[in-house]
Amino acid sequence: MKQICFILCLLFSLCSLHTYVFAKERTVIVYNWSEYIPAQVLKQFQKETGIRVIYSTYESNEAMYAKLKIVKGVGYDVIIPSTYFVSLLKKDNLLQKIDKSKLSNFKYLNPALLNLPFDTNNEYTIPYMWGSDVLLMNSKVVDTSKISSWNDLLLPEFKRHVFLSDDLRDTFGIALMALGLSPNTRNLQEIEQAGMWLQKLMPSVYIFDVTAQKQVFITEEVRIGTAWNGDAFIAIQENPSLVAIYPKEGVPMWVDSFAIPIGANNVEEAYEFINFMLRPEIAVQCVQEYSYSTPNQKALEFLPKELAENPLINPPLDVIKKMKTLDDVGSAIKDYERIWEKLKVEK
Ligand code: N2P
Repeated sequence: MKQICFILCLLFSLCSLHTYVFAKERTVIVYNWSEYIPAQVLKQFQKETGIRVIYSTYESNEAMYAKLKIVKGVGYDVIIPSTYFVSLLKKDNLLQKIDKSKLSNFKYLNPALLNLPFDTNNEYTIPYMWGSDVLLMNSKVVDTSKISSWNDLLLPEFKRHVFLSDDLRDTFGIALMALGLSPNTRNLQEIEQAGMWLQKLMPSVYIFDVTAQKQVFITEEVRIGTAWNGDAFIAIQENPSLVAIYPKEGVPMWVDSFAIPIGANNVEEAYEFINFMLRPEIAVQCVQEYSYSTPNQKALEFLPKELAENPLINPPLDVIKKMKTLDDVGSAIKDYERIWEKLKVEK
């Protein structure tokens, strides 16, 4: 009897040891734009769910897309592509369909930011944040009352004082809109015209970058330039001489959305993560930290008044009407890229 008891005990301990050693730790692998989800939010998710977040970042859609293609959509559970890149990822079969019944917080999203042309019915993506390009300038050295257009970047007094975003579609979008053209044109002549506009601007450009966006305005290394709305908002908080405007020709806008790559290994965890991010109080934290616009309608109700009423975070309707989403331009992207590379080499 003693012996049987001993064997049973041994078996029992071995079993629990097995569960202990081999119980798989739940993880979710998130690949996101840099400075886009507060560390505090990731920590809270981890604490509440026990799911470990493995987090890495990118600086451009192009970098994320190249990586996803190389790994064939395996190795990441959640990514956050912008508008037109959703179309590309879909075309390349790199995304999986989203089962919205697993996202109880989907109901908080603003219908105006759902069912957009890059993903009608939100079959593959769930909006996270949206925003646009703005013109940012320093009122100490720029007569802001005279500035109303993207074309003002070409004024001779800004020679060697301009910041230009190194984001191909944003910056081409700005050039095309400055010329009164569509930022989604596939017409070679129009793309070349925009290339010429940018070439004219090049001698004025002091910094051509994506990562340094807000910093060079805060430290007053540049006088005027392009900025994403969230960066512009933060820069103004840190240096109140800065002023942002929406140029009269309108501005390119984007919607950055959660998507699950085709080869994701932790799909259930990906859903838990996305659903957590859709909670209004979490969306509020994201806006408070990075100052982009939220598609979460409920979150807007909880946002402090000074944020909810700030035109950089919550643009007025007349500005929204003039915004243009950046859409997939098909094979014309090759023309954009060719001209872009040439501009950068000459710079
Ligand atoms: C935040 C990145 C903004 C994303 N650093 C622009 N689509």
